Amino acid sequence: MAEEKDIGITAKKSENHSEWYTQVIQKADLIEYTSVSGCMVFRPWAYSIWENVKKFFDIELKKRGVKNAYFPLFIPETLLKKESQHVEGFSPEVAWVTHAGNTKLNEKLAVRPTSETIMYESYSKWVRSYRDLPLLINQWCNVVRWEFDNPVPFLRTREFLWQEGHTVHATQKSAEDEVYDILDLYKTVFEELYAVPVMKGRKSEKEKFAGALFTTSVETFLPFGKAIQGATSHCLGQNFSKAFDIKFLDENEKTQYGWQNSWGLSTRTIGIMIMMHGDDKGLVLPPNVAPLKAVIVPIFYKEKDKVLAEANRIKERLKDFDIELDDREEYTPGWKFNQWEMKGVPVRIEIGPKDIEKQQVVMVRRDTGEKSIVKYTEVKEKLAELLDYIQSNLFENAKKFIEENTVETKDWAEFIKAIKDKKMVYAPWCAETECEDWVKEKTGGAKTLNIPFNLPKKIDEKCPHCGKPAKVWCYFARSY
Ligand code: 87F
Repeated sequence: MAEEKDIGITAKKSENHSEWYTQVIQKADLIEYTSVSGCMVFRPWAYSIWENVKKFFDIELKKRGVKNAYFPLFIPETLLKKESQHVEGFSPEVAWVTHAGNTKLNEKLAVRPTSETIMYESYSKWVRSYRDLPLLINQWCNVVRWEFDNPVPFLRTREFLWQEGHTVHATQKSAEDEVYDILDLYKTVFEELYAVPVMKGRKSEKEKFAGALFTTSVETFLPFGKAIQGATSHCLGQNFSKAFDIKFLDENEKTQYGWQNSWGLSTRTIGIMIMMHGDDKGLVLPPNVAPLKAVIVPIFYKEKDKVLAEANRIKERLKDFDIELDDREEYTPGWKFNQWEMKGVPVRIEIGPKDIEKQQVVMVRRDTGEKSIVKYTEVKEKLAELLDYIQSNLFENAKKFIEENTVETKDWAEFIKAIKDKKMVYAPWCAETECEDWVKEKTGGAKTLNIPFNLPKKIDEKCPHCGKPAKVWCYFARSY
């Protein structure tokens, strides 16, 4: 058996965050590296977080009338390049299948990096009349983007899992309403499941998806001084419907092009959650995504049978929750405490001979370490209450962190200093790409994140970088 010191997390989150992250994802049994760089195993502990998110999101989509489907993994070259504008910047990342055995294929096939083209080829056959609209389809799948930057598990990998929604509407209004509705849903996933506060907004012209009319996103700011895009919802307008001939006869028998959207949320969200909430002991899981809500650790140096019997009774009382009783005999209770802390289980329930005498257990919160003594008769209510507290405490802490690390300024010197100090900046901006490029260069990489929707009607400020009248307020930061 390895020694305890080798098993725990040895790097400090605040000192060496990349080493800390690498240790957490492996020691908490989330990720296994493989011989293919950038392609990693999602172990059951990670996959089951994704399943929880999927379950929630899938139910929400079905409420909205969105249906799941599955389109092929391989996209012929001519099809992928049909709406060339959208792949242009991405083409170095496309992985290709060129051979079957030793036989060269007539046309090479892209491994899907995103499914617009393959889906819209079918859509053009399915959309005929306004009665076929809206066409609301989602798929859960893997995608491949052969990145050359350093892979970061969950955040930047060559293969990842996501959902991609692709819809066609009869009117621009119907399409736009959906873009914002899905963005709200993404915000809910982040805030209510992952306990990660996000900012909703619109991407700049430079940062939007090239194939879109406009792109909206949710963004957050992580403890290592970098922002990250959480998910995107695009209004594609008629760009793709014109390229793929997705037309319908409206109520007046007039031919019109469809109004399209696409939106996606990926397993990157898991990495964001890990970085936001993890601590020096390892992973800290928000109860709403945790595979296990609590683990019962029996303390049976003596009276083993009796302790186990009582522990099982407690487990039975808590059968409505995802609970595990860790009755392994080859590990000490102390070892188990450390391991479950590393894996981020929200609550630990201890029960030993002394507790049994008093008909009580000890509940320990993963987020604060706080202990409560709980009577047998109250375990159900108390656990539910603790899980609620943990969920909201994680959210509040993250919110506080983001607020404390956001600098609102109209002043360029302050702007530069804030970026240098690894903060996020909220500033007025002229909204011009040239200025955005300039900011990136002068600050050593700060990019625009997004532009909030509910800005004041009239903006009197000047752009701190170029002095022109500001058109918007925008978030800026270095980002992943
Ligand atoms: C990489 C290679 C080829 C991103 C790519 O955001 C094409 C692309 O089109 C590409 N990387 N994109 C943009 C994806 C847009 C959009 N697709 C549906 C989403 C959400 C889900």
